[in-house]
Amino acid sequence: MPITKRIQIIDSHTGGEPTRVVISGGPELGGGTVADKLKIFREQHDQFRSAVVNEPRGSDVVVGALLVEPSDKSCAAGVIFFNNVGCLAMCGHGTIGLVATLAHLGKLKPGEHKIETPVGIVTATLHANGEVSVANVPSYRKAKAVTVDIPGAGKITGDVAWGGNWFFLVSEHGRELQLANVEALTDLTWRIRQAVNSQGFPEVDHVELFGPAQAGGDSRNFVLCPGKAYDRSPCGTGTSAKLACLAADGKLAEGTPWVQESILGSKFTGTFRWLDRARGEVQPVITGTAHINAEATLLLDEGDPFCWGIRT
Ligand code: PYC
Repeated sequence: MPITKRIQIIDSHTGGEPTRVVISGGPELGGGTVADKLKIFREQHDQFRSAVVNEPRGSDVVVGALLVEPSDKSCAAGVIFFNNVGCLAMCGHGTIGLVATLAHLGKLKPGEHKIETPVGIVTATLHANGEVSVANVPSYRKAKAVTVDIPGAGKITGDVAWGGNWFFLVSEHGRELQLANVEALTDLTWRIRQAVNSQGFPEVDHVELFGPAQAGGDSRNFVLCPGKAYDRSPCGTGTSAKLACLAADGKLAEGTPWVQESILGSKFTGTFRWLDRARGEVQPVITGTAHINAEATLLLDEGDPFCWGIRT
């Protein structure tokens, strides 16, 4: 059968979490804002999403980043993030991966670059040593100390917060955050998400457990993503939500670094500045490093029964 479509990609990982940037071959999404383009992408091109990130070309862990034309001409790029089950509003590790990819292509030099996402413009700084800092969208805690009842696990209390995606953040859970426990942690956080969703917070699609640091940071986390994969990185939007909660509780001062470890021990450094104390709104800045690991062309052949990916 003839190859009907070619999609050029660059793969990277940020703290172990993969990002697959689509640099050409993406669908036509019109001339609106990136939020408008996301709507068209969601409604009309879901099979493209699945073809790029799902098996047999990808896996549940891969986060896709479709490069699009920004509507705000002060931006260096526009981006739509997506995963194995749908689209993400924002993605911190993915933005770091995107900036490293554009630098790899010679399209960005060290300095500040604005990037238009569906939920606002973020400012990424590419440092001379290859690190990337992302000044994220305004982040805040929506609800403190929400208790949910988890069948078989009892009552669990956490905060609901926005950091570019919606999170339920839990510090008291009695589990050790070790790679060896990933299956049990996935099962617990999946059940927490279902309980939080059915008990008044249907928007929450990520669950974050915190525990003591094990690699010299301030804290370790385990983050369950919407498609049931766990984040190999400390999660940029999740760390933003954490900073909003720390700020609201007066546990971290403006400008003080917070080093968040992932379940793998990879690290992001976060700081925040107050945007609106009365509303508890902060601007987090997340710093990390991405490594490029593949340049490839995906081939789509409509005669292939799994041309559009295996959807679960
Ligand atoms: O880094 O924000 C992030 C993220 C979201 C989902 C996976 N990574």
